[in-house]
Amino acid sequence: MAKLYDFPRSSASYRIRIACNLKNVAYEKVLINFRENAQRSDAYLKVNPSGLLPSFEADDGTVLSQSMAILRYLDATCPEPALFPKDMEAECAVWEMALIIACDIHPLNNLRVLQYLENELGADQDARNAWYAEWVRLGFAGLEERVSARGGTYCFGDSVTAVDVCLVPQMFNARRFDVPLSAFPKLVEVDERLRAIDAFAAAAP
Ligand SMILES: N[C@@H](CCC(=O)N[C@@H](CS)C(=O)NCC(=O)O)C(=O)O
Repeated sequence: MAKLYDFPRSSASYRIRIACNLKNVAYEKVLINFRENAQRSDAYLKVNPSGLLPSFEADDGTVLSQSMAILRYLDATCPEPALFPKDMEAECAVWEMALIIACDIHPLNNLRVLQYLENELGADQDARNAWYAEWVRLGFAGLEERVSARGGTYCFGDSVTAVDVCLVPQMFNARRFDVPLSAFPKLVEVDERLRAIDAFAAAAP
């Protein structure tokens, strides 16, 4: 059976939990406990030398890290429901929107960055939270515009795509860090709709 190296609060892993649920991909969870720094253990570094979650081991032994690469792999190996549209322009638009979260927001706010701010640069909790909120605010502002332009029932049109799979975990994190969301009504509306879908609800931390 496939394996997902996972921790409930890892939002990049949350993306893969959602995708596997949507596609009915069965997998075994291997818990990598952030509280014990298990992502930096020798055993896990053999799976992913970058020391980050998630990693996914497919039935055939293929091992991948980087959640967006895993999403693309799952879409190729279990095509239904498709998370990336077949039409090239539409597919690129989905990548563009999903990468606002995966490249412009999430990496600036992951655990090791927040720990560096606190432990090496002496940022207190208020400074750390202000940092967190700033990158969410800027990323979500651009995404809100795009969802307003191209969204329908979901972030891009009327089918669930990779953008939605990235949005829900990022919204969860934003709420966890008390980031104000009133400037992003479209994202709030779509997130609420998505969280009502079983595959999303069952993947929540
Ligand atoms: N770009 C990577 C990001 C991976 C990442 O930052 N994972 C976080 C959890 S969401 C992590 O493992 N953090 C552990 C740490 O920072 O020590 C992806 O999409 O998979």
